[in-house]
Amino acid sequence: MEEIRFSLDGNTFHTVRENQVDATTWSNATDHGFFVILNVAMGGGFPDAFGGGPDAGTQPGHSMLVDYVQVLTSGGGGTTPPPTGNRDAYGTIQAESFDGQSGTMTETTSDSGGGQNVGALANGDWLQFKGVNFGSPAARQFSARVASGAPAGVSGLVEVRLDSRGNAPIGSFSVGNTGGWQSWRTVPANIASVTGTHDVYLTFTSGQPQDFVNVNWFTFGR
Ligand SMILES: [Ca+2]
Repeated sequence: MEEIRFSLDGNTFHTVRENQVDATTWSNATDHGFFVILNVAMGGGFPDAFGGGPDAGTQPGHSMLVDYVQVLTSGGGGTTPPPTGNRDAYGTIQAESFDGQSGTMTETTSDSGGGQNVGALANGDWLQFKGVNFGSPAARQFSARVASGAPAGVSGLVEVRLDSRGNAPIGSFSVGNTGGWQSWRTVPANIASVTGTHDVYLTFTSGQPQDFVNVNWFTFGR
């Protein structure tokens, strides 16, 4: 059963459940991407609903200050759960099987193989994959399945870091528009040699604030 919960400061004040509407209405409301709209409205029933007005204190032309907008993904919701044991660096690591993340979302992919991809990746976002076993001899290659519908002039780096997001990347590649958010290509990169088992972070860095890449999966090579 899916549901949409509306919360303020962590307290849910309204819930709409899948079985409260017909299937088409629910699908139309939920089975697609979303936009966050921040709207300053004045007039209509607003001032009156809070004690009367408009009066002299009801002034147009003011701005709204937004500290930040954050999109979070929690467990469930169709993402692939992380494996219980170590991950094989040379197998296909699904992006949506992350152990931790910031700033990302998951969505159905139309790439070959189906499943989901991680999207809405922009500067400062990251994904964590615990326990990736590189073994020996060392891995020296990284490749990721990516797509981008970024606007002209918007690009960024897909970076690989080991064990801490504060460590320097061991490799990266640059990506810009690939022809659309579901136009997939496999992009390779060289990495500094790595052996043993590590937590892998994919970090996303851009000089522009816009989303610049989706990731379906990644893998390493020797
Ligand atoms: Ca995937």
